[in-house]
Amino acid sequence: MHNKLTTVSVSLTYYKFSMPLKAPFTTSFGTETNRVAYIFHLSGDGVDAFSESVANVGPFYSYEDNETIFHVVKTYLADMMKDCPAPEEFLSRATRVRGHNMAKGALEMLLWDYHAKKDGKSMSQAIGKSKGYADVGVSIGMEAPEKMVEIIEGALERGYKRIKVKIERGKELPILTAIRDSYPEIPLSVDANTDYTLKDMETLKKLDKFNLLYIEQPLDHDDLVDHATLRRNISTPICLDESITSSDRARKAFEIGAGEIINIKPGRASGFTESLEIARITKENGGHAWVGGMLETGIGRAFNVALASSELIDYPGDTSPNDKYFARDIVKNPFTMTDGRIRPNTGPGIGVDVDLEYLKQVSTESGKLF
Ligand code: OSB
Ligand code: MG
Repeated sequence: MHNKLTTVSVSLTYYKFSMPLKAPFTTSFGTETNRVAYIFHLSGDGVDAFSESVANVGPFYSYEDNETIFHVVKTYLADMMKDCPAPEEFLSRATRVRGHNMAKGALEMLLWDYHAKKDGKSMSQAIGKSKGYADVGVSIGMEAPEKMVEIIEGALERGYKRIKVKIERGKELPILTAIRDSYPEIPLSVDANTDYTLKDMETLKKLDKFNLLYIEQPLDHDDLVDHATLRRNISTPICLDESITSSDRARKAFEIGAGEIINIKPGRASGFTESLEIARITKENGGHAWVGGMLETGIGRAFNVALASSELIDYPGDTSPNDKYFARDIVKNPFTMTDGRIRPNTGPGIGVDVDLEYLKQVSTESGKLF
């Protein structure tokens, strides 16, 4: 007699896809016309789990890009999840790999979906206390100021709870003047995607008069110290995005007073475990947290919406319904927004019905990692 083997037999498939965005999206680091990223599919044991990486085509938002993610996943991280460990266990194995938190996040979230599905829980149940809904704001790319005002009009009609506009050096004053001329009172924020330095202090001080909820990531992508200096010199609250790659960075940000608001992107901060910890740290420090986005398809979006429904999240996020981004998404059950709110899916795991046929159609590469 011999013991029955308990090894789980699962496979990990990747798809690199490219999907045209409904409209080009312009930030201070460039214009995106397509969403290009990796979908990971873990299959076996009666479960089909999915996740989506969040990098951009090039290393312009962060140092990671699609190919560094794929390289790190394939060469180092895939092996560490072959036995489908709990997400925390995977993360502790992955600490050997320095940085590359987007690569880690893609697999960590895949494991959250896998385990939630095995346990018959939705993601919003799996993460602890959920409000049952996520308040939704919109992120608007840079255009001519008049065009941005027009886009805002449409967004307000759709019921968005907060308007965030992209800015860059030299374009901030015309954009904000045009918006505030038409809409003096709407909840408004700006995202600079790191375009400023402390040398721009005079311009940054001028933003105070626009009554903004916050300015998102004005300074360098890995900076905390200069943000703390800026914070002492302006009255507009500071929200950190790029700089918060982990809960440890969030702790340090609050310790030195680099900001009071955090845009949490689970795909950037090595997944859900760290994202929930960032949200807890933010609350402990009297700050505010919301869930951002990276123009994800329905797969990444379902993770973001589940997280955004957490009781720890108190500001509207960048989790628009799927039809803002794509004419056709790779999920058959897109989100809909009512009164500026989206309800997280209630099916097991991320609760999306993946359109595998369409995913294959829009994929330029695919294969098996194990
Ligand atoms: O800085 O939040 C950002 C999109 C791509 C890269 C960075 C950012 C964004 C967005 C869009 O603001 C948010 C979304 O609607 O997904
Ligand atoms: Mg941002």
